[in-house]
Amino acid sequence: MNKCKTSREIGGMGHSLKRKEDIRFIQGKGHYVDDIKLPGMLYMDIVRSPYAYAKIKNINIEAAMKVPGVIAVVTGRDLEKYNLHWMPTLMSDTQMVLPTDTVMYQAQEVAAVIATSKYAARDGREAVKVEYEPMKPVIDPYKSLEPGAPVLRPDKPGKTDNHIWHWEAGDKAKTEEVFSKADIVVKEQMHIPRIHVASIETCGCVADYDKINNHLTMYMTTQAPHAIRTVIALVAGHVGLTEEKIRVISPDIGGGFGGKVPVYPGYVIAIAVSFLVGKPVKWIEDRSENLQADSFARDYHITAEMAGTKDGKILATRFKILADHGYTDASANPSKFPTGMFSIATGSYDYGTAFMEADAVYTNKPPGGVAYRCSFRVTEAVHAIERMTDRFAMEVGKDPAQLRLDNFIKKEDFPWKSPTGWIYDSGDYHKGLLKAMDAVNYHQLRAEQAEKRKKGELMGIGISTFTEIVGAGPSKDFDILGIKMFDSAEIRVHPTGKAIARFGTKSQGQGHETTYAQIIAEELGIPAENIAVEEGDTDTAPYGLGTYASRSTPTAGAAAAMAARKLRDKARKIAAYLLEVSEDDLEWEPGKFFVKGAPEKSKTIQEIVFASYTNHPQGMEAGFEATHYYDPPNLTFPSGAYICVVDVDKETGAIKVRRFVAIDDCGNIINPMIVQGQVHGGLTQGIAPAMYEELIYDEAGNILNGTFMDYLVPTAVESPKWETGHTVTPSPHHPIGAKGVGESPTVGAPPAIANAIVDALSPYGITHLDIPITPFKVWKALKEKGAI
Ligand code: MCN
Ligand code: CUM
Repeated sequence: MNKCKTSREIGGMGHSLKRKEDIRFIQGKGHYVDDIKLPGMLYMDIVRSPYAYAKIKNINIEAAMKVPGVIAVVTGRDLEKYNLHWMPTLMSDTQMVLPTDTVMYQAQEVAAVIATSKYAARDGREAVKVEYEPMKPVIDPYKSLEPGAPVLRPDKPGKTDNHIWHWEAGDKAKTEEVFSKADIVVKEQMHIPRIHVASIETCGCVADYDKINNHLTMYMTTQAPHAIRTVIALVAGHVGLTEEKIRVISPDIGGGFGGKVPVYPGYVIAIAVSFLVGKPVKWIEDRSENLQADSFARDYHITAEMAGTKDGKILATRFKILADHGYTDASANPSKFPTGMFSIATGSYDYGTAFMEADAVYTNKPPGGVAYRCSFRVTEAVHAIERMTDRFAMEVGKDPAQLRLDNFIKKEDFPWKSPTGWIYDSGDYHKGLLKAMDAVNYHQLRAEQAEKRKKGELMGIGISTFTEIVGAGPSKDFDILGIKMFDSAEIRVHPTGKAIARFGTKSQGQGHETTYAQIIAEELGIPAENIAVEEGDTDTAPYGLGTYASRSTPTAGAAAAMAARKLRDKARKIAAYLLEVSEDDLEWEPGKFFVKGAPEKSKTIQEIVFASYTNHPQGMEAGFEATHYYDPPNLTFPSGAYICVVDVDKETGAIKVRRFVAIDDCGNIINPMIVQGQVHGGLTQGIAPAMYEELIYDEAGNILNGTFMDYLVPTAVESPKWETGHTVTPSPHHPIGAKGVGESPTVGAPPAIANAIVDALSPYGITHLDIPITPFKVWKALKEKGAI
């Protein structure tokens, strides 16, 4: 008799398997773009603009060309000859690859130097002399909309102002009516500033064009290899580079966090140069270039209002956004959603009325919007609603935890339709918050706070009970540049019962090689250790839209389960044939089919797979492989209850995060250890914008903190001890009941921290502070209120 293994033994779902990929990472054997060295490879470096807005009068390359090793300097005029000086953004705006006459932000690419070594390329870069005629830039997005502001994009036919688009959701008239009749209306003006991810690995590529075979291999740091291949084909098809001639390979990635979704000019220039000279070209940006010029995140100015009753029932919310997109809208949102999933901003609360609108503007800053562990702008949405919920609680004089418990959507009310049209799949918000309150000992903390306040000491408790929306997305509403946002899995099982599984997503550190194998192990009974997982090569992986917006588990994870189930169905047929019984007489347990009532008569999955190659039923297709393209019926709605406790020093404004409890609900968990790791990392990227990170520009458009000397990325020193836990509310429509989790902590943490700090300062009449909340801001606010 074949003894069956347990789910734990085969590394199925719900077990903290150690990450398979870490064996190479911890030995320094990861293989990143910069590790790629090809024969004859050239190196590229980029000349960047010192001005935020200037006319290019002249580019003198003479001295640069004399630098030993420099073989070419490429300018916008050179690319213009091939119509490659502009490219589309993922939001269907247009972006310069290299400028022909005007630079639009400080650190913009101006020219590219190609040389035989990276040092020669850097020396060449220093020798390029660009003559500029500086102009007065538009930095403030409100000023950008004023009449008389210079029109930044005259390249756009008929454009007479800097307004990009207007968006709205919800019911304006009904919202106005509820607001006009409400007992209480609270209002705050908030800015969620521009920030930038700081992955350990910066962006880069090796473009390798093979003239003989008219074939491009593009090694690059991208979270979405297939989408990039399609974009390259669309842009370069006219010079003969059609999609089958392009192979995009995304090797190991040292952190993406959304910053590796966009198409940066450097990639395109490298391709163009490789195409023209027929040699591989490597471009790797340095740390400052990454921080100053790659896609930023956030930069939303929000006028936020909440209406409610005097006993604390939320009735309606109204949010008005001004979105600063820099000189082009290069955010990476699904086409129909220019503000991403911001319309989830009604939050976890049961009320039926909301209106939100956004206007986007051009300014002389780097392009982008979205990226930074953001779930397509859910960070901004959650910040707005969670700050306003606390603001409202403060106004009605109710405990913010109690106010939340009184307003939550109840677990029996799911699926729940939000005022902006989302169907929340499942949730149990009461359970999550009660668990967090219990973990932190909430009532005792409030008592302690009351004692401290009597002594004039500042202690604050902040809550954030957020609802996320991830898994973009159902094809009826979700596409990027027209490509529907399904995702895929292909499982191929070899005769000896070992498998390779390939995906359209791309891990940047999330542990997909482990967790996808666990899903397949659970469904198919093949041990996870015998399942190799491969992503990031467009020649081998099935088409998929990539990894961002915590979509891999909701889409490709589902595809893995569905493909495995197709194989299990086939296995059942083969087992019936081998055991000479009807399929209906068979029962499954992880790893084998056995005859009902006669468990000694069984076939393991390995025996079945072997038979599919050696002794398959006549008429049945041989082999053992399956592919599934999963088009999700809905998004998944993870949630969390976070509580932060801070002590604030009155004299200096110094803030100490004393405790931080995070209870997450991502449905059924594939790997608890990986989820915990995601939450730890995500929380650290939550404290970052809450207390430290912000890209600051002066009036001339100079970035004032473009290096790590001035842009403070939190390390272990700044991070508190994260206390994590979870509740499990499975997604009813996902094949394994899982929801995404990768961004929840970054989405949920900032308002918990901001709420805690504002709570600490509230005795002095402080109702709001914009993040990042620095000691100086705190000190200044206390000073203004006469507290010190
Ligand atoms: N997981 C699980 N059980 C669940 C949900 C998820 O075990 N119920 C596991 C998954 O199997 C996966 C990980 O948690 O290994 C994250 O899954 P998911 O939430 O589906 O998110 P993605 O895999 O799509 O990752 C994207 C998300 C995003 S958008 C950003 S930004 C971010 C993040 O992941 N960037 C990261 N986490 C990161 N972690 C690292 N180390 N590096 C990045 O660049
Ligand atoms: Cu918006 S950061 Mo993640 O979606 O790659």
